[in-house]
Amino acid sequence: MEKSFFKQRYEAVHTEWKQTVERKNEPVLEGNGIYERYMFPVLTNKHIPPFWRYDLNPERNPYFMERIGVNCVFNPGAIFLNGKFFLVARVEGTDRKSFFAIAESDNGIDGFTFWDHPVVLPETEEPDTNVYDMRLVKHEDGYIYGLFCTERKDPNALLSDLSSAVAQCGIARTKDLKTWERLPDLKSCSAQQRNVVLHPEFIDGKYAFYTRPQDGFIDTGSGGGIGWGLSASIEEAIIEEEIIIDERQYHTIKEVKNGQGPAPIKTTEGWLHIAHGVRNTAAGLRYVLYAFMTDLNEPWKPIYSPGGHLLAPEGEERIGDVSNVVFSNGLVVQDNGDVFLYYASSDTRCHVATTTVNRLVDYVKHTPQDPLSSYACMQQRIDLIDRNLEFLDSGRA
Ligand code: M1P
Repeated sequence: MEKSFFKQRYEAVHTEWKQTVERKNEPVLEGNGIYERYMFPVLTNKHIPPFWRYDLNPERNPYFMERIGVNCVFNPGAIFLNGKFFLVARVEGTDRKSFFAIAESDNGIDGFTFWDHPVVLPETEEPDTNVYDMRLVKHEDGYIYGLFCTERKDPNALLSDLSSAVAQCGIARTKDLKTWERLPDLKSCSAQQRNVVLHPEFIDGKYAFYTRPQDGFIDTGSGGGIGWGLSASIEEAIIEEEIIIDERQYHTIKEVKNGQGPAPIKTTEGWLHIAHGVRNTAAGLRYVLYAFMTDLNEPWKPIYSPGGHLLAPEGEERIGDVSNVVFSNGLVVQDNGDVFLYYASSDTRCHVATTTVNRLVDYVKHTPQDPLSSYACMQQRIDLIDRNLEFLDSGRA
């Protein structure tokens, strides 16, 4: 007997989902030696279970039509717990609202499967319009914190302006990723805050935050840069004094804005940071990832600042809802030093790049700083060429 239209569609949609989730991922080996990219994204909107999108009852949905679509899955926070990799992804519905949902995998590179339900994130007394980009941090106080951006309409915007928003840092905590306690939003002196990240250790008995103060919702104005501030409490987090620890700079990859990525990695040489830097182009903003290291005892003091980007959009990563963007707010470091860096491309899908702590430390220590002019960059390269030619001539190669 011929299959009903409903049944055909149902099977096709389920097969596509199953094949996407079960797809094996492989490293792409011709990389730059700093990390390996992977053939397939680790999470996309095709990973979203059909029962999140379709009404499976043929009486209510005879055409097997998508009822609540998912536009994109991106900017995941990450954590390794009880032998598994968990991503807290930003899932954006076709209605543009984002929410958080957890996907887990045994190996961190493929098999990511969403839990049956998205995260139920409680609201504060002032409900969020949109929430996104959660940074997960296992803090030494025993909680897992999720710091994220909470966005609400700007009450001071002109009546005709339906775009301006106020972005602030929301704070939630959990012990099991299942039940979340919402704490009051972070208070600071800045009109807007995005990309706020909790430092995993107390500093002088206080909670320490990486911040990104800015004047406007999109424009940093006179603000910007990665900031640093302390708060005596996390239940009423207030930063009274904020300093800038990584400034944006003219004619660099971070001239328009920058922001801390995931919480930094503690290494024997210092705190290793992955961040994003934004520059302007004729085609719009370009977001890339870069790295820097701060002092082990004084995490607000930069000690190595390699020039240029660590990772920039490539191939299909360049294209998406907001093209020419890579953004990272999640990574996992394993006890053996393996690093799984999760990043999203063009606000559309999530990827992984793998490396090790040793490789990243070598990268930050030995990549020359941006000398800030064409002439100085050219000299930097000539030094490398000359050292290499001398080495080749010496017959030791
Ligand atoms: O669209 C690119 C990114 O833009 C914002 O980052 P930033 O605050 O640095 O401009 C965020 O909304 C981020 O989610 C998004 O990926």
